[in-house]
Amino acid sequence: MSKIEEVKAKVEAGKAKLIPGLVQEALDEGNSAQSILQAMVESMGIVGDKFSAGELFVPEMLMAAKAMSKGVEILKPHFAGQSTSSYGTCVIGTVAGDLHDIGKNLVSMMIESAGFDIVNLGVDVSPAKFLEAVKENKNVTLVACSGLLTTTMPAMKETVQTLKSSGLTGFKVIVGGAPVTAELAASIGADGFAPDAGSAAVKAVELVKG
Ligand code: B12
Repeated sequence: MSKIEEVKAKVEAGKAKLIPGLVQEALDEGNSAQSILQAMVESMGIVGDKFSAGELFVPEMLMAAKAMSKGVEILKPHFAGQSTSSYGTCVIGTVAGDLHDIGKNLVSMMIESAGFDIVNLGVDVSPAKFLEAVKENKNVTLVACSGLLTTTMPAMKETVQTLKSSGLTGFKVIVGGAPVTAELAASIGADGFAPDAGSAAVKAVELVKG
């Protein structure tokens, strides 16, 4: 089994303690940070499918998520600081009722490396809290909302509408997460959408540059 395959299997099995060492070994073997990240994302896909099939349950999903987060910590320096531009501040969070944060944190990491300062509000963020963060932080040029549950899409819509009807200007809103499509993003009034963390960073710069 290659090191990458081992990382993939151990994330799926939720072996959080083993992951930092294995990810480091995979890097030392010459694998790119991008390919290791991709393997871990695939593990989460498998975990999701097994959850849907009733083959595993919430605790196992949580352990896999913890394992992946440990791996991302090791990879983070390999994605950081590629840009010298400054595009202002991005406020990011997972919408109300939703506790999924791995994708949001990856998007945050990539947007930061594209040249934004980040204010990460965490998970289960109410529309009012997003709005407060736009008011309280300097030079907010982008608000990024993540949502992984179909049941929290109404909260995403409410967040976008709260921001857009606030009278505040100077920032764009980007949305994403597994159930979000370009059509849904447009229909709830968001300025942009991206399907993954890499394209989120590209889209973020595009939106802010205007
Ligand atoms: C790990 C996980 C959990 C963990 C989350 C831990 C954590 N710290 O995040 C825990 C155990 C807490 C959990 C709980 C639940 N979960 Co869950 N979970 C998952 C799982 C397996 C992986 C999610 C993940 O991290 N994926 C990897 C990341 C990298 O991908 P991503 O999040 O999609 O992010 C990428 C893109 O979407 C995009 N993106 C994400 N955010 C943003 C934001 C912006 C602005 C942009 C541009 C792009 C973008 O870029 C990211 C990186 O490339 C998914 C299955 C799956 N296939 O996604 C189910 C899944 C999302 N969960 C599901 C469910 C049902 C639940 C529960 C309701 C289960 C329950 N009965 O309690 C609860 C809900 C809790 C809550 N209120 O939020 C369902 C959702 C079904 C649906 N359609 O609504 C899924 C799809 C599993 C399934 N197949 O049924 N879950």
